[in-house]
Amino acid sequence: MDVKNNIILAMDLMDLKAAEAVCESINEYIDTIKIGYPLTLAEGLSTIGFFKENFDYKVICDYKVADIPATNEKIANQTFDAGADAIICHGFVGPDSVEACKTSAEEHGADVFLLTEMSHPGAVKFLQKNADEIARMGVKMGIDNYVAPSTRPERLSQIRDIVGKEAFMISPGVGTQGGDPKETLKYSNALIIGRSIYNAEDPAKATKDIVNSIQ
Ligand code: OMP
Repeated sequence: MDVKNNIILAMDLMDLKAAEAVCESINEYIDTIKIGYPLTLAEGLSTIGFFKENFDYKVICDYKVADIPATNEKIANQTFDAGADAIICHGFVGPDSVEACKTSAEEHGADVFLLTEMSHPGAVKFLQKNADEIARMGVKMGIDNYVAPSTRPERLSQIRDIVGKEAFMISPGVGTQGGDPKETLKYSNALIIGRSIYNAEDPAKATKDIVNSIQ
């Protein structure tokens, strides 16, 4: 996936009009958006088509899919039928569940991102202990795209070593959660940034400042 300025907007505002206003103000810097449960549950699955039609964005659906294979397949099919370019799925549920998302993605000409380790403090308790194994599973399964935390550059570096330099890795946790944009891009292909942009007094300036800081 090609991401303009290496920045993916994490749009977790829960009002589509407010989301649209932010997108309009930063449109010159962004061509890829990530939406998740907050906006989808508030405004519906049609938000995917909204961003594709009105902004021509690539849309990554962050549904952190983590169910049995049969249910994962249904979730992924619904997401891709609604127009998503990619879906994020959890790896801890095991290869059969991930395979269901991967197969659905392939059938729709779309991508699957495998979430390895999460960015928040609580991820250390359970997920971090298995994150390397999850990444190795992804490599074994032929997965090309990964999500890994910008909040722990040392872990980002280790996960990059496992998935290899050809893999496409995107990283949340920049800004509000404490991750540094430049440091993150030493290992990752793109930054996932939400609140530091959409909650900024001037989202365009906030985005421009980040763009300038990583050039
Ligand atoms: P901000 O912290 O507001 O920049 O948003 C980060 C975005 O990335 C949110 O949409 C989170 O749900 C998401 N995210 C994480 O913060 N940490 C993770 O480990 C994984 C994700 C994700 O899968 O996108």
